Amino acid sequence: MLKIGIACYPTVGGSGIIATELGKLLSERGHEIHFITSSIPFRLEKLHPKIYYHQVELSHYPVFQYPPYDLALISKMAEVIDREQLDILHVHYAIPHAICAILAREMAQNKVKIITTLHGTDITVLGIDQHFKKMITYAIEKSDVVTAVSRSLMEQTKQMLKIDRDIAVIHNFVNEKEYFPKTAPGLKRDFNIQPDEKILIHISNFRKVKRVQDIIYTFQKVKEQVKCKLLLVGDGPEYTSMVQLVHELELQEEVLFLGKQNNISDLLAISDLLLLLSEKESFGLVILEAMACKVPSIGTNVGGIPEVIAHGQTGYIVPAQDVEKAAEYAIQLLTDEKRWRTFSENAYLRAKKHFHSERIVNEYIEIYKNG
Ligand code: GMT
Repeated sequence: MLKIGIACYPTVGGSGIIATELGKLLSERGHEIHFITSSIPFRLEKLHPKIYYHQVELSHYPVFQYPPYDLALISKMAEVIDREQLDILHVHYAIPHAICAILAREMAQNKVKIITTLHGTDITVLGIDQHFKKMITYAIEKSDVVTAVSRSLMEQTKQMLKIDRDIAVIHNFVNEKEYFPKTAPGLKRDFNIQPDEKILIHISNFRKVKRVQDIIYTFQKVKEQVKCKLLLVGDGPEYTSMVQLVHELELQEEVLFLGKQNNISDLLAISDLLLLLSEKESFGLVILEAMACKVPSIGTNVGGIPEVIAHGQTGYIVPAQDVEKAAEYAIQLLTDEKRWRTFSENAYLRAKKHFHSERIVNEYIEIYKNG
């Protein structure tokens, strides 16, 4: 049995989801898990006897202009490493978690192994920033093991940060108890969607890199030939301008903004096609969530997306910003029932074969023990 500390962003987001689900699955295998985060990770809804939560508390001492979160995290990490005698501290996202873990290891008495998992924007966005570049490189070099969620992210990290050391690729996974092909009777009707209307869905945090406008433009073309609706799920910086765009294009009857939602698998149960047309994407966890629910996807030819979608089998890959092509493929798939069924089945089988949680958790355990 290993004692494993996990640090991650606890709010909605792919890296937090992976960290939390990994902790849950490791605990089911008998390992003791210690989350070190600012609030309870949002997927840790139930009581788990072998999971402990250590809250990073902010100090509001009057001379601090801003409460120093990173320092509080370092001291909490060092405290938990020693008190709980951790074997492993697995941190998700380089800034600030990896760098904090390195400093906590220096402070602690107990010998602990630091595993850093890179998730994407910590490298592809922050890695470009000169302020952070040196710090991220340092954290990667000083970690005992570094993993990346796709081959593309591993290669990009090495190239951008000029790093020679090994970075293991461990793909993402989904919790199959939550994401599986299910029915959601009545849900389509609740959204006022006709039984014969197809549903396209996009789920993201509405950051610029997600290019939600391309989703809307693609939908505008698709709906000329297919009776359909678009569900936009999530919230973020681009939300307001996307609402505006939908109004300008007079699509407000057909595009439904659902905001942040917890029951993504229910929404996938009524969806026919997932769109993720990002300009940067290290993996695209929502594609895998869709696949596990038998929903085919169209994604862009960026980052790790082509490692997830098998072009022409589980969905299609299009060049970034090519809404014509995305619409053409969407129409092809949504108007050919036989092809859609094959893609839907293929998506499910691919998720099971390549990204099954059991396989991915084994890969992490192997790294904890022998990496
Ligand atoms: O996509 C985001 O903006 C959120 C971000 C995060 O850190 O939660 O997602 C990143 O990590 C996910 C889990 O590994 C990946 O599935 C996403 O592709 C990745 N996002 C980007 O690279 C933009």
